[in-house]
Amino acid sequence: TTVQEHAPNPAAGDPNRPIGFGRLQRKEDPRFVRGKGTYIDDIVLPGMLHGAILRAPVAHARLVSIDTTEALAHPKVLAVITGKDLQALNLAWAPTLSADVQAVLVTDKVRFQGQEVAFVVAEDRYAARDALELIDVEYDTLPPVIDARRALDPGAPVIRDDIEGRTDNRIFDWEIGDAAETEAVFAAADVVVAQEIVYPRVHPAPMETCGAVADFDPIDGNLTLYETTQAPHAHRTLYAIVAGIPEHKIRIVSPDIGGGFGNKVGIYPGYILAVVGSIVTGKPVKWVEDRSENLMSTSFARDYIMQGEIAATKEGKILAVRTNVLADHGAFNATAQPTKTPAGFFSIFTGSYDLEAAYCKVTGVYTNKAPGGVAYACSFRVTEAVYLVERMVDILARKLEMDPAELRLKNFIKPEQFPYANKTGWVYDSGNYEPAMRLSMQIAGYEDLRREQLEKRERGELMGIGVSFFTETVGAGPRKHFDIVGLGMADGAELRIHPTGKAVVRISVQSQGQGHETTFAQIVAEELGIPPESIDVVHGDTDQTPFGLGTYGSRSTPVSGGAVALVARKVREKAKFIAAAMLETRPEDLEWEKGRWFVKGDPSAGKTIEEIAMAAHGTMTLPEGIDGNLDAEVTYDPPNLTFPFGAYICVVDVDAGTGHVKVRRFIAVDDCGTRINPMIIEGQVHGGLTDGVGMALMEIIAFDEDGNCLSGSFMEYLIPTAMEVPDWETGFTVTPSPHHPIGAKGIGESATVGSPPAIVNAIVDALTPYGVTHMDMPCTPARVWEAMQGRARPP
Ligand code: MCN
Ligand code: CUN
Repeated sequence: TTVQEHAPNPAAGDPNRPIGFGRLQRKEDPRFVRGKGTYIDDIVLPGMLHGAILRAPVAHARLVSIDTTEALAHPKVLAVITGKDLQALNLAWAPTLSADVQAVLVTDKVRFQGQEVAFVVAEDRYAARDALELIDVEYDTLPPVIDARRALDPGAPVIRDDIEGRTDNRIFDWEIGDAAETEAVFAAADVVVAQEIVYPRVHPAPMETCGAVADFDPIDGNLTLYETTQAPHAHRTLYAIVAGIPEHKIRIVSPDIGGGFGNKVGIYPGYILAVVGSIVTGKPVKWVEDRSENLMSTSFARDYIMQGEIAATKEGKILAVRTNVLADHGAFNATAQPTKTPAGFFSIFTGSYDLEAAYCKVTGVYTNKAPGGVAYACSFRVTEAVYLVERMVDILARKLEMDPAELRLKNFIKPEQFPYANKTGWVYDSGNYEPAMRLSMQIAGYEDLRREQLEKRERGELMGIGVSFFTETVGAGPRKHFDIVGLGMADGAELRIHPTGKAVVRISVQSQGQGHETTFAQIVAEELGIPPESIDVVHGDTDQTPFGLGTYGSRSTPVSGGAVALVARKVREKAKFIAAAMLETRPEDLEWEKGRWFVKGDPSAGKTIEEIAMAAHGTMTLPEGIDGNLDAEVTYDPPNLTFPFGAYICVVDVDAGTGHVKVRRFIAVDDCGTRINPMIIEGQVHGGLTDGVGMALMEIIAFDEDGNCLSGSFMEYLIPTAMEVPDWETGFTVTPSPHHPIGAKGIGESATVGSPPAIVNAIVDALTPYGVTHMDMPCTPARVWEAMQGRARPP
């Protein structure tokens, strides 16, 4: 992979051996590369039993009866739990993260194929699976609602008849922006273009599927739950509320996680069933799903049908964007997102442009499909928003016969306009878009590429160049604006400096591969001058870490990273008072340089943080009000979100005979403010770009008209490998966040958000000679070929 860096990083020290920010090798990797990570399936407790879930074979059916006699007679089976059993415990339904309820096990009606029907607990995994086949279930099938466009038809089957008074499949209608103002701008505009844009249902498909090991101790009433979760603290509070187990008796441990990508935010029935299984049998119970269960029943992503409209002057000044969205949420509204934003952060569909007006309406509907929607590095549906606006801008460029890069450059929010209040209520904290766009064009050799394309077109070869520019909103968030089921979105951090100057920092967020054990140590190192290898990062265990909302929406660096910088500064301030006492001077006479306090004007009279730590724990008389340690804790409630951005250019070659698309080059220039670890950032970007190739070219969770999931294995749900992706070419600019303690913005989802429109824009660009102006993902060879024949097919 070629890496080109085109801007200095003002925050970096020695890039090869950094004390603070820089290209430090990952502290977690020695255990991962030796196969010594501890994933959920590596956890084995004495006497542990194994659970398996019986899943519904149909999408919509009334449950007539369940006979578990034969399964219970299996010599290795200890328990078979059905919806009826859960009803008796008042656990048949659990609240979702979106103020809905979801069936833990079916009691009345099956609502999607793969839904949880019964839970078997046996001595081993094989016996548990065998016993599933001994359960006899009778279903009375019902007509399903599969096409979201048909969900609100009069007479459509009502999926959620469990909710009192419900007569249709509408979940919510939500709007933002000024409809009248937007209409006025559209009415007066020279040019208006409209396009239906579908972002199909996809799945995060982490390498490790979801699982849990529940260990309930009936004597002291303690529940220890090992779980594949991105948000251990939020889960603990929810379990306390749902199951009535006192919160201090619950310990959630999130071990090493083999990829989350938003798939591991919610609480799945399997987790709850493992707990019930452990309570019922008095033994620890492990439940780990297989690949099909993961693809068919856990949180999917996207599934937005967007009617996009864009208005502009004939000179190419973009005036307004408007959209009407139909959002397929599946059978239960279980999207993991802040309570007050039913469409996540979709309202950032105004993009990186200075608009006069914007308006959107989103209608959420139930269908007979698995629940979810907010996952797969989406930054709370910024993916859908960016895809919409970046496709619309390209369609406009075609209409105006303008170069798509030029059109974007003409319409960017200008650096002096930041902080910029957009038309849907966001205040972009900072941005400097033109240099990023120009840098990506320079790396790409944009003019040369356009020349090459012209030459090739004359020879009948199909080459396309796609541009996208995105702004994300990540780091939820100010607690007064954002909560998840009532829990404000802030994060705690605790820092302890041992007498010998070694440190441990405890954080509330949870890494699933992002390298937090390295980067959070680097933040402390940068603030205190202790080398990162002397700092341990503890995460993923509610008994060991302060409360906080967890990792998703690329919020770890914006929120928890801020907390860690501030807790280190608190320790630094405390160290100043102790140093002053040691040096027999006043604190205000001291000056800080990385790692030590010294007397102003006399650099030789100073004390290192290690010396101060030892003194703090020693016999010295400490200053008034200072206690005998060098520890601190904070909770950080950020004043705003952070707004990373990027400029992406994709080059594709399309085979005119087969419709096969080859992504030949991909240039990604990202700006995530201050860069803590450039190597980790590049890893995040490479992964996200690969996601983008997957979604643009091959990934889709599809259903037939009966609601059978057609994408239940990696034979049908294709994910890209090293063979399908090019050598990524990355660059960066640095526009620090003005409000974040170290100026950092999130990066974990940027490339997944920004790359699909660049790839699709490139494919549509390649197909210009065929008159194609839009096609929906995934751009498989068959679909590209059909588009070339003038027959675009809906997904
Ligand atoms: N970082 C940095 N400098 C910055 C910003 C970030 O060095 N200016 C580093 C961070 O310190 C962290 C990593 O980059 O080590 C990602 O940071 P951040 O952007 O804060 O994102 P999170 O840590 O909150 O990770 C969540 C994000 C999400 S929401 C999804 S989805 C996704 C993603 O991360 N899931 C992932 N990347 C993933 N990468 C892996 N390997 N596995 C997943 O499941
Ligand atoms: Cu939207 S996927 Mo990440 O926020 O865990």
